[in-house]
Amino acid sequence: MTAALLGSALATAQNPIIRDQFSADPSALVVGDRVYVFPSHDIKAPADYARKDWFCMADYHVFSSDNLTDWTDHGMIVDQWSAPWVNEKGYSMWAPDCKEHNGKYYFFFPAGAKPQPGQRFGGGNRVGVAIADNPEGPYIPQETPLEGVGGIDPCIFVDDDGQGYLVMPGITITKMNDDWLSVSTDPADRHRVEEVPTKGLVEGPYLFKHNGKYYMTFPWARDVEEVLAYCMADNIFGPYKFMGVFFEEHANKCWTNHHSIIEYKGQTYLFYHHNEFSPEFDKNRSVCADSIFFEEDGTIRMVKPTLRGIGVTQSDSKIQLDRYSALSNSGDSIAYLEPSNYFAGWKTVFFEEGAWAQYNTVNFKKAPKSVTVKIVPPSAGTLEILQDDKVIASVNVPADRQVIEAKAKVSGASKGIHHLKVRMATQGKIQVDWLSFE
Ligand code: FUB
Repeated sequence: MTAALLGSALATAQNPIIRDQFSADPSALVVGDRVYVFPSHDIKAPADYARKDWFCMADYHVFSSDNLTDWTDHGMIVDQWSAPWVNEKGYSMWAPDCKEHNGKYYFFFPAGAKPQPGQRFGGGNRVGVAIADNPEGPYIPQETPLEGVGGIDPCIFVDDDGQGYLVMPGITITKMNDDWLSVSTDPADRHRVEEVPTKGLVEGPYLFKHNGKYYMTFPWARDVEEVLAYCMADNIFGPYKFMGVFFEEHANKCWTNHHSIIEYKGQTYLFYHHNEFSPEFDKNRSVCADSIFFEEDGTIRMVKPTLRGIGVTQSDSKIQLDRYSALSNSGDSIAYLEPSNYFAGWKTVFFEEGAWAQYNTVNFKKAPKSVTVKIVPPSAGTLEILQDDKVIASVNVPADRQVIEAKAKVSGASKGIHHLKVRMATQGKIQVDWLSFE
C-alpha cells in the first residue's frame, strides 16, 4: 500500500486545472468546504509496456481545492504494485470513483487482475476498493476485487436515503450491500438502463441527482469521438428518457470524454478531460472543469468547454491571459510557449492593432497601483489594460531580444471582482506570457 500523506502545493487555475502531470477521467467529490478530484493518471508508456499507442496508467493521485482555483496534489493513493490483486504489468488503472460511506472514503478503481494459473496475459478487468479515513488517504486496498463485477469505469451513486448503487457501463445500476464491498445479487436490486443509444460505444456512466430527478450521463461515440449525453428519470430504476447531447466532441480530437458532475456552493460543475498538453496523442489527457446550467424544465443546457474554466483569479497572481474568456475575431492567437515542452504553457500573441483578449472574474483585493506584463520576444508595441472596458494602464513594450517584465502605472482602477481586457493599441506584435497587478 502506498499513500502520500504530505500534500504538495500546486497552484494553478483555469483549464486544464492539473498542470504538472497528465490526468484523466476526473471523479469529483465535495467534502465539506473542499472539492476533491480523483482522476486516473496517464503516463508515457515505460519499457515494460508494449502498447505505446494505448492508455497507460499505473497509479492514482487525489487533488483538492477550496476555491476551485488553487489545487493541491495530495500525492499517490493507490498503485498497481501495491494493490494485491492487480496485475503489476497491466498499466490499466482506468477511470475511478470515490464516495463517503459511514465516515470512511471508498475508492473504487478498475484494473486488469493478476493472471490466474493457466492464464497467460491477465485476469480481465475487475473493480477493486481501497478505503481511507480521510479523502486524501492513506487508502488501504482490499485483498480481492468485487465479487461478480467485471469491467471498467465504476460510478458510485448515493441516494438521499443513503443507499449506495454501483453504476457500470452497459448501463447497469446495482444496489450495494451495506459493507460497500459487495453488491446485491437479488435480480430485483439491479436495473439495466435500456434507453441509451444502441449505436456507438456508451461508457463511463455518471449518475447524479438534481432537484429530485435522476440524471444518467455518459460518454457516447455518436460518430467518431465521444460526446456527453444523458437520460432522465423520476426513479432510480427508471423508466429513463433519452435527452440527447449536452457536451459536443472535443475540438482537438481527443477520443474519450469521461466526466463527473457535482454541486458545490450552489453551482453545478462538470469535470472532464481533453488532451491540451498532448495535442498529438490523445491518450495523454488533462483534467478541466466548467459550469453547468439547467433550463427551467430541468434539462441540461449545452456546456461549451472554456479555457478560462472556473474559480476566481486573484489580481496579484500570474494571470494567464491565454486561458481567455473571449478573444477578438482577428489579430490574436494562442501558442505554446515551448514547442518541445507543452507543460510550460501558452502565450497570447497580438499582431493587429485593436486585437484583444478578455479574462473574466479577477478579484482585486485593493485598487492596484501598477501592472507587470511578462513579454516573450520578438515583441514591440503598446498594450492597453482595461478593467470592465475602462483603460487603466498603457504598457509600452520596447523591442528586445530577451524575455522581459514590462511595468506600467495603473490609474483609475477599482477593487472588487472585474473582467480584464488586454488590447493591442499599436501596430506591431506583442507576445504575453502573463500579467499581474501590484
Ligand atoms: O482512461 C481510460 C478510459 O478512457 C476510461 O476508463 C474511459 O472512460 C475513457 O476515458
